[in-house]
Amino acid sequence: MRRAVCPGSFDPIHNGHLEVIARAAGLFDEVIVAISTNYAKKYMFSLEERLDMARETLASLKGIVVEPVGAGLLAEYCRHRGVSAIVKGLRSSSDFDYELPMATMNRQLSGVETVFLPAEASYLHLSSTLIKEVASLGGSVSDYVPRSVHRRIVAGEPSPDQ
Ligand code: COD
Repeated sequence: MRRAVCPGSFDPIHNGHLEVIARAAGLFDEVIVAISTNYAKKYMFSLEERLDMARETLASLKGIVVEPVGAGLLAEYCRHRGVSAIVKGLRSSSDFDYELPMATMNRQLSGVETVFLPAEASYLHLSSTLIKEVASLGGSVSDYVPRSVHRRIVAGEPSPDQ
């Protein structure tokens, strides 16, 4: 079985993530969506919420498993879970510059390859950070996230004049 991992914070998961995960599912027998927790990072959503949102929105796709991944090395996790490829979406040359050293390091550490999928043109500008900023300032992000994620963002945000 060819198993890949799509790692990320997914805080929250958005349409750009979903599009890359769906394409990865077409290339591999199983895709693990591995949701990371970095204790130095401040998240909008708890790990449980991020897992729930990913599971809700990916439920209809076959061959996808959503699970948490600890703060340790991704290369070690890949070895432990029998993962042969890390799939990453690339939005820009700066994504590439950031990702390339990690891809090389992960291959040297555990032999795992990184497969880069170019982001869909209409989602090139999307990041969880930008979505949270727009939502916190009262802008609509409904075109960029699944409905269940949108509901949680709206429920969690104070109104912009507070
Ligand atoms: N379109 C397509 N793909 C996108 C888009 C978009 N609009 N936005 C994001 N993506 C992809 C990117 O490939 C990104 O990597 C992935 O989705 C997840 O995005 P985020 O923002 O949720 O994830 P990050 O950047 O917070 O996650 C970083 C990781 C957890 C993947 C990374 O830090 C990591 O690999 N950590 C493991 C620790 C480790 O092993 N460190 C040593 C590395 S050598």
